[in-house]
Amino acid sequence: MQTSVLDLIQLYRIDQNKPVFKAGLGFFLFFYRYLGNLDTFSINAILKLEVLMERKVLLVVDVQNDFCPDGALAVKGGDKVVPVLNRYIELFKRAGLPVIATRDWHPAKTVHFKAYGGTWPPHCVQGTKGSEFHPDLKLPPDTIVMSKGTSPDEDSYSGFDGRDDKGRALLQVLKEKGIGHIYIGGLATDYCVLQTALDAAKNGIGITVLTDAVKGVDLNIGDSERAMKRMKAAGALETTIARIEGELKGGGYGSSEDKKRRA
Ligand code: VGL
Ligand code: ZN
Repeated sequence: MQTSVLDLIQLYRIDQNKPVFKAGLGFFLFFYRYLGNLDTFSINAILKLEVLMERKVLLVVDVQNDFCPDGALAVKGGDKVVPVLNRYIELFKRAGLPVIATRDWHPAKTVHFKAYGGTWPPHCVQGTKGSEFHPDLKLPPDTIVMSKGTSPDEDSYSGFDGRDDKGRALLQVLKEKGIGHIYIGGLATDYCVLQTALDAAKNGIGITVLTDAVKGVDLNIGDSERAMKRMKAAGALETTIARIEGELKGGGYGSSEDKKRRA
């Protein structure tokens, strides 16, 4: 049974752009998964295949100066995500997959800020230095930028509340591009990353959290950890750049290199 699953993966690699093949495979996998008597390895292989079948996007959340050290709402070690995200950006570019970046984009007066009844010191005010993306973040020129938190009388954290420069909402952009799975990283784990991931799950979009490329505010101790648990409970998978680069370099899932990595 294991070999047949692995054969399928090889087949899929060859044929991955054919929609009919994809539909057929999806149908087959459904029955295989629910009717078959599967061991953990096979189930993992199938889950992996299901992820493989979706078109993916890299979603870079709020990597802005104000969330980095010296910023108005600095996340401890926030800038540490930048070099890791740059490697993910490279991978996605090479795979011909899109990159979307969200930005917190507040008016000067908003109920989001303490002075107007909210939680936070002023940050990411539209057009200020603090609202700019971190200068070392290497976003591709065709990155789709979604601005959120633009309303003066609403507290919003999710990227799904944002709009791009053409006025499109995130869900609309994902639909237009046929994307079914997001790889999400950035700031902050316990606010915008969390809310964006939960909204993705609500909308039936798969999620992989880039655990080496997120950082949290932790206003209360343990917030980031709880956020990770909530995302996982909503169905999110996790990965790291080392794991992806390892899989790309050392043969695919189930290869001898892969088995060594898992052992
Ligand atoms: C965020 C706090 C306030 C975020 C935005 O991007 O996670 N956190 N505004
Ligand atoms: Zn904000």
